[in-house]
Amino acid sequence: MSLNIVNEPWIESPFFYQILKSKKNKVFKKYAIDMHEKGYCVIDLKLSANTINNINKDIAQSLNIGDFKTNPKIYHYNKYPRIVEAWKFSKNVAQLANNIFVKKLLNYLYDSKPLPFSTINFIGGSEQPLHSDYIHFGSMPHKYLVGVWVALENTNKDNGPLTVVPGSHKLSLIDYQDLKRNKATNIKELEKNYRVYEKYIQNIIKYKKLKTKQLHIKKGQAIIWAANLLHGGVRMRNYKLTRKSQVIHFHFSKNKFNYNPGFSDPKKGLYVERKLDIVRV
Ligand SMILES: O=C(O)CCC(=O)C(=O)O
Ligand SMILES: [Fe+2]
Repeated sequence: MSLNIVNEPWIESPFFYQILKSKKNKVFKKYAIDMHEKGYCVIDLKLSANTINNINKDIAQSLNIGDFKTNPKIYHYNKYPRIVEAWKFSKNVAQLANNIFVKKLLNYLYDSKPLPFSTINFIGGSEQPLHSDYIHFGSMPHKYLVGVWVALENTNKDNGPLTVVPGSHKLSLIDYQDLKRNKATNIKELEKNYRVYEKYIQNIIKYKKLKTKQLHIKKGQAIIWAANLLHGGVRMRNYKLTRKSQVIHFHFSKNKFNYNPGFSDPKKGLYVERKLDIVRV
């Protein structure tokens, strides 16, 4: 009998170590253990200087001509833009979102084909408060979502590195209705709900005395975080610095559907489905 009869990623399963024994790939084992225990892992993508420079050039150029799309204002915490879907004008961004090593590893970790569907490019730190991406991107079955955050220059304590709450992926999944909020029908209502959510996360961290950990990863390294891992951007201590990076979110081919929790009410069975705009090269 298969141990993982529940429809959940095996890296999140209570039978994790038993299932791990049956996995043939030994190279990826350490990443699976990190994902299970801590909810994230750090990998080295061995990107060439050229690959990185080309992405940084494409982003700089789009900023120069002012031709780019961003996340809604409610998710901006400083003057730096969060440039979304740059893969539509930059082949280099698209290629990084389809990195072979990342896709192989995600396939192993989720037993399903990974589908890159959202990219954000940053030139400065986001300073975004701690959150789980599952409040932004829901899947059915649950938790088939990861973020892959790639450093396109070294990060350090001063340029707003990424911070995580190790182990927080094991906290229960929450939606806006758990926070007694009505389903938002427009961005203004969503903003109110999201601010309540951010406060709730702050409180839970305080109450449970959870520890944050800054990850000072180097250019060409990446962080993979599990669906419900709390993460955010550290305050920039020096606004003269930049923090070039690219994040790619993935859902998986086994998902029956994906949804936008911002405008959904799962408890009433009301889902706003997200049709994936998969990153093509
Ligand atoms: O880059 C950051 O500081 C945070 C980005 C993030 O949380 C995300 O894209 O999901
Ligand atoms: Fe995030």
